[in-house]
Amino acid sequence: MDDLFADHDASLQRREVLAEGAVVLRGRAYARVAEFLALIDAVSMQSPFRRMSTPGGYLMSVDMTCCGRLGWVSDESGYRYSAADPHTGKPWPDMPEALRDFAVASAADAGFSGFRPDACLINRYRPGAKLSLHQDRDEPDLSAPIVSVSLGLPATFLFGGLRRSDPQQRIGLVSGDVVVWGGPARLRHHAVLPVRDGEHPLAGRFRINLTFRKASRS
Ligand code: MD3
Ligand code: FE
Repeated sequence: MDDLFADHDASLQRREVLAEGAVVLRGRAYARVAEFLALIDAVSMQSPFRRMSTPGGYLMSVDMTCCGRLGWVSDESGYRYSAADPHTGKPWPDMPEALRDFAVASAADAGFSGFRPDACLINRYRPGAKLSLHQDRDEPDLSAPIVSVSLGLPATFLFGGLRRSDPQQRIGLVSGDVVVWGGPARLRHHAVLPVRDGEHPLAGRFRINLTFRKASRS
C-alpha cells in the first residue's frame, strides 16, 4: 500500500509557527539539498571554509565561509560585515541565483515579501561543533528577516527570548528544513547544541546551515 502522507516522508512540507515572526517551513528545501550542496562546494573553492576567532580570543568550532556582496567576519577586533574575504583579500563569491531566489521565496512564504538578501553565511558543523547562545544584531536593518536553511546532519536548535536568561524552546532541524526569523523574533537569542556524529547520504559527516541576511542599510 502506498503511504504517500506518512510523517516519515521527509519530503512533506509543513509549517510550524514557533513564535510571532518565527516560522519553520519543514522540508521546504528537501528536494534541493544535493543542488545546494554543490553550489556551496563551488563557493568554498573560491572562499574556503575557515574557523574564525571571537573578540574574546576563542576559536569558533564551526567552519565558516560566505557568499554575496557582504560576508560576516569575526576576529580579535570584533564582528562586522565586510565586502572582502580576509582570507583571500578578494570579494566574497557571488551569491548563486538559485540560492538567493529560494531564500526570497521562503521569506515571502513566511510573510516577509520584498526580502533583498545581500549576504549568505555558510556554517559547517563537524560532529561536536556548536554555536553558543547569541543574538544576530550586526545587521543595520532589523526589519529584514533572516532565512536559515539546514542541510546534512540533524541538529538541535535552542530558541530563547530577548533576554539571555529567558527560557528556551528546543527545536529539531533536519536536512531540508527552512526557518524564517523576523519581526519580533529577530533579536531573540538562539544556539545550536553540539552536532551528533552520523553520516548523511549527501553531506557525509557534516551539517551545513545557510543564513541569508540583509547586511546593508539600503
Ligand atoms: C533566531 N546559525 O549563523 S540559524 C548564525 O544553525 C546562526 O547555524 C544557526 O545562528 C545555525 O547566526 C542557526 C537560525 C537562526 C538564525 C537567526 C536568528 C535563528 C535565529 C535570528 C533571530 C532568532
Ligand atoms: Fe545566529
